[in-house]
Amino acid sequence: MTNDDVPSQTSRPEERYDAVIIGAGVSGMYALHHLREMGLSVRVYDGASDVGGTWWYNRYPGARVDGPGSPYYCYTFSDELMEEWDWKETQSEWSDVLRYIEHVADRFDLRRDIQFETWVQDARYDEATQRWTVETNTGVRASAQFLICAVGALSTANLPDIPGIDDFAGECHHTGRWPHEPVSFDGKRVAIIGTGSSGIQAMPEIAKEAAHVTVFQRTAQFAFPAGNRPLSAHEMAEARRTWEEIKAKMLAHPGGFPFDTHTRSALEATPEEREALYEELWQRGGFRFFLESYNDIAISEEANASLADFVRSKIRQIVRDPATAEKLMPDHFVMTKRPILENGYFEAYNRDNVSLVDLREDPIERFTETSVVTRSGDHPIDMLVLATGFDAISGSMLRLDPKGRGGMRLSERWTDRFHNYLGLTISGFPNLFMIHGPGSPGVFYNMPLGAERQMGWIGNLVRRLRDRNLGAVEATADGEAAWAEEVAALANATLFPRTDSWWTGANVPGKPRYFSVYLGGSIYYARLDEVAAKEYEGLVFEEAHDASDAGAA
Ligand code: N01
Repeated sequence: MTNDDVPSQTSRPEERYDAVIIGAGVSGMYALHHLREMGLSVRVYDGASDVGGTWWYNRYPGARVDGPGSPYYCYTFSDELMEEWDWKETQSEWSDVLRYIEHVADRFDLRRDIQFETWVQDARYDEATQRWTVETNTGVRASAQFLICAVGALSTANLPDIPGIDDFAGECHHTGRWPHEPVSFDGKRVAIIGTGSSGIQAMPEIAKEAAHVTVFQRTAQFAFPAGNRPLSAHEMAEARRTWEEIKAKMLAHPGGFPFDTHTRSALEATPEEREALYEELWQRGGFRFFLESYNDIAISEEANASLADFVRSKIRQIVRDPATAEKLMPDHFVMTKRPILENGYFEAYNRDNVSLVDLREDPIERFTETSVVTRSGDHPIDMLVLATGFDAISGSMLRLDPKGRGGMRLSERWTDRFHNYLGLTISGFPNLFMIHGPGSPGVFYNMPLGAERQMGWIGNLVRRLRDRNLGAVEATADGEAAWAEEVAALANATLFPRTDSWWTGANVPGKPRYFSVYLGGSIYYARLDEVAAKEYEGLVFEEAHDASDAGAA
């Protein structure tokens, strides 16, 4: 739901809480549970009509977990949840993930503190009271000492600015804003723009029903077999039996998953050994390719080329039409755009009703009411699917655009880069915390587990403020500068910053282009502990201006 969808209502008297959380997705739900367990009064606002965040919105055909999946993509804070919930597949469909999230909301009675269909339109810090005030489109005005922004790393849709796109009179859906009513493709000519994870998941499903699908590709992608399969009762029982060991492994693993880390260099293996390992991983499918092949694929150009060549040869084998196969050849460093897991994407190009337009040689010039016009001519369509991704990582914070000290807007601070400390705090914005924000491992880590770990750290900091009757905590400019260097040093040791991707912000025109994710994985959490142990180095605390106000709503 966007700002524009819900009419404004008359303001009511101010409500007071210890903490306000924006977002009722996986992170916001855990933040609510955690702070409530600490004894705080908490209110959550979300524009959607139920819990789930990104899983509530992204319900396009084919949407499913596309990372190392079930039963590890889940909360770990409650052993009962693990006992109670049966995952059906290794990479669950969106609807299964949503059912799990709804179960968590029921199990912990979360909805009683969440206000749905409520969009936060304004969030401002008051230096005198050391509190945040939020105002919503439904007329709520609420204040709290702490503002937790669980606004989602992938939730602000990136809509392409193509001449005439608004003139198109047929159905048009963005994958990240998919309708809740069934969408029929039957007999329709469908255009799909975008070949990231969403487009690559959706295309084969849409092609099963549509009269014709035309894919408009700006960048050819490396995609790997998803290897999705049913999870047996025995596997679930085994996961439950060994849950403590699994959790310990997840906490130790760089990506937050219970896998072994790779220790070999691709360059130390012979070409035959590499080929054999790549083939084995290709046949097994799944994210293990990135986690269990070689440790230098994202670091060494030569190691990278060995895997890239392997995938290109697979695409040539699968796609029967050589001209189409050539258009599908990616030419960036493999893994430096978010790796994609596919379920029949390349095979789908062997269907008679699927065709591919390479926008590099045949760019879109405009839309008409009934067609996409590329340089080579007119493509009549009935439906447009925009799989064009998100203004990721920083976009949702900027959409909120909170106002910190002196009324400074975040959009004024984040002009050249997304200044932050620890990926959690921003200088000039006291008592505001981000979950999965820029500068954190966010999208490079098991996200439910990452939310729990970040929130645990934030909770300890909140406890410190309340125990010591402090009014505010805020990042120092020096802390931010040092953190920016640490984030950059980790990124610059890899090939990631050299590719245009949503990780580098290159997918959104005008966005600062730099790699804003903390690449240290589990090192990050060790760093958070270290900062806490050093009396919260890099943060400054402020006495409560009004002792009766601090720590109590
Ligand atoms: O978005 P994307 P996504 N004209 O940014 C193209 C997660 N995810 O929604 O590469 C033409 O990856 C753009 O082209 P280019 C996952 O982390 C998770 O697919 O920028 N094309 C690209 O091909 C994923 O990485 C799951 O040149 C335009 C595509 O649109 C992230 O979400 C499922 C264009 C966008 O790809 C984002 O994936 C799906 C334009 N003007 C996604 N603008 C699950 O786990 C953009 N493109 C379930």
